[in-house]
Amino acid sequence: MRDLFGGGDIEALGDGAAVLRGFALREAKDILAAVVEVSAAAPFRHMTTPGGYRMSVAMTNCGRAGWVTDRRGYRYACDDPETGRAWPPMPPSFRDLAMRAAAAGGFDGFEPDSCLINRYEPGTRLSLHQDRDERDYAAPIVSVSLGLPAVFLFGGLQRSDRPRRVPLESGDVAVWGGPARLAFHGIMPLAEGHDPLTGRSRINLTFRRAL
Ligand code: MD3
Ligand code: FE
Repeated sequence: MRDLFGGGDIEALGDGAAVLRGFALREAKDILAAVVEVSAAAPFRHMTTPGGYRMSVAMTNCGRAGWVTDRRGYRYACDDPETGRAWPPMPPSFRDLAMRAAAAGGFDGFEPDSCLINRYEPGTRLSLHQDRDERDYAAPIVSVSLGLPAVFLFGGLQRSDRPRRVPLESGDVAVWGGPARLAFHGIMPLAEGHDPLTGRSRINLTFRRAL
């Protein structure tokens, strides 16, 4: 583990993409407590892809809009299809963290309206994809990794571009925008392990301007 008050180092991954190592370490415990609150109102669930596959990543959302998938397609929705109610509001501390990280990554004025919360367990993976369900690709995406480490696959603008492998640890925050906004990316199957804060899981928060 990195020291609690460390962070500060920025790893550029090429044009428009950067990893802020340890940026969320100090806040990790509070963020996870807020995730427990969110998931009490909007439980984690395994959604179905348009092709009929069950996603191995368990997901929920907070904020005005939440990312959902079912047989009808991928989209953002203001109501949780499981409960029929609005997604829980985005905690002000989440919004604040996302805005500070975006600014540190070179994107001032980021105003996220959506926070997708992904939960991985050992063996869970996310295959290579682009994030293209948002209305405006000018806004960056900010992602916060907590708990078990993962290997992030960072590809190019074509699916066939060979992805780089970027290790992500608890507290790392990544910012993707500009030329990297439509890069293909994914997560390798999570390795077995135990994290003091999350146990046998990895939690990823992805902040977006969706609507
Ligand atoms: C690079 N989540 O929810 S976050 C996703 O760790 C998603 O749960 C992964 O990909 C996770 O869609 C990766 C990092 C990320 C998010 C969006 C990107 C990287 C990105 C968009 C463009 C390029
Ligand atoms: Fe993605």
